Amino acid sequence: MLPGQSISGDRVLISIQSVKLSEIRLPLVHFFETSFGRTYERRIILVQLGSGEAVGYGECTAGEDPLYNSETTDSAWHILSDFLIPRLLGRDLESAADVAPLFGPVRGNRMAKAALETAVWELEARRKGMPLWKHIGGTRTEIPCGVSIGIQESIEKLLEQVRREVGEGYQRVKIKIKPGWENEPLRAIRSEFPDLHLMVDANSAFTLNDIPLFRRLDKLGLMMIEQPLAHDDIVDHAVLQREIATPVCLDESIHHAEDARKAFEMGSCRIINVKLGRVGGFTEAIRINRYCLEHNIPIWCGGMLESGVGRAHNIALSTLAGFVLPGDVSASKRYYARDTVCPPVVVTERGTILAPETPGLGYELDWERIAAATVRTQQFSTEKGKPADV
Ligand code: OSB
Ligand code: MG
Repeated sequence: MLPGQSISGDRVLISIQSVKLSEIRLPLVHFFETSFGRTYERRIILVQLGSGEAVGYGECTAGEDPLYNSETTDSAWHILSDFLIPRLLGRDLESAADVAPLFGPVRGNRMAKAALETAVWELEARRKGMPLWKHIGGTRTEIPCGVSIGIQESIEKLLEQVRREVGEGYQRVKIKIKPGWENEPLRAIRSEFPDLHLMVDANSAFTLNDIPLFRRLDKLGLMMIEQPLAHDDIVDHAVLQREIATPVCLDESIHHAEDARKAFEMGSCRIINVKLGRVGGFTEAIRINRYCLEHNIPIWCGGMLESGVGRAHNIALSTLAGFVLPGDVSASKRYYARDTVCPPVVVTERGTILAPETPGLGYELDWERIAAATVRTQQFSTEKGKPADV
């Protein structure tokens, strides 16, 4: 038997004996602009778990600044090192599904939780010799892909970018909008691409006073409008959804399956964007998938400008049966000149990504790239840190 693995009855237990956090800095090939700001360089926390011979990798999707949600790279590092890692280290787990309840008493901080939780699922998949996507119950072997296009400096630049992505074969295009960058750029895209599967993401930049604008957008045949109103709202979104024909899709407002249920029951949205970080990891994402399948609600996998590790987790998530719409899971090269995995994530000319066949992530880590990008690391192990007394 491997160290870190023990048999209790016929249950295989996992016990995480070491955790390494690494902060890497990765410049984006082009800045990414949303209604809340511009990002030029990502500060990403990578998680490496050890349990006997087995390893597992995770990525924290918190942003550099608390503008998408309240978490940041630094707040996640703090929550991971002072609260979550001590709870996890040395504890016997029956399966990766035990991690989310273990973190339950810690409020919020779902991106920090997901960085560890997804890494335990990945470790478990490797130990079983299975691709992560099969291990979580995925069924799709090829996932439909869309792109998210940031706010551009001119309509001409936006059109160039849309032409490029359509040429690459992506199945739908989402553009970021903010007050003053909505109707005009969208009409320009529509006149050149009348049949394009097109949608928008406002990242909470509008209010109910903008209903006349949303009525105008209704005429553009958009697939959906993502998170038009406040980041913490599901009440006003229900009012807006009653006023417009275009489906509302919620992102920021949905933190777990219960939020999803309430939002659908209230009519706040017709579609959900699921992000592993925002919901705390695979366990909760799988719960949302199950609820939406039972209620015939379409969902899709969102993105947070992940490097290869997080991108591979998103690919796995997108293979679940409920993820019927193209997600924001796209090729590595759109964001990074050299990704943290090799080969990088690539998209077929059909605008799909093929689910990998090798165990775990299904991508090798590019250690040379990671080492060159690392600015700090911290190691934790069962010898140093005992499990928290909870
Ligand atoms: O709201 O979906 C969002 C990126 C950073 C923060 C929030 C969002 C996004 C994206 C990018 O839209 C999606 C991607 O990773 O390609
Ligand atoms: Mg969004």
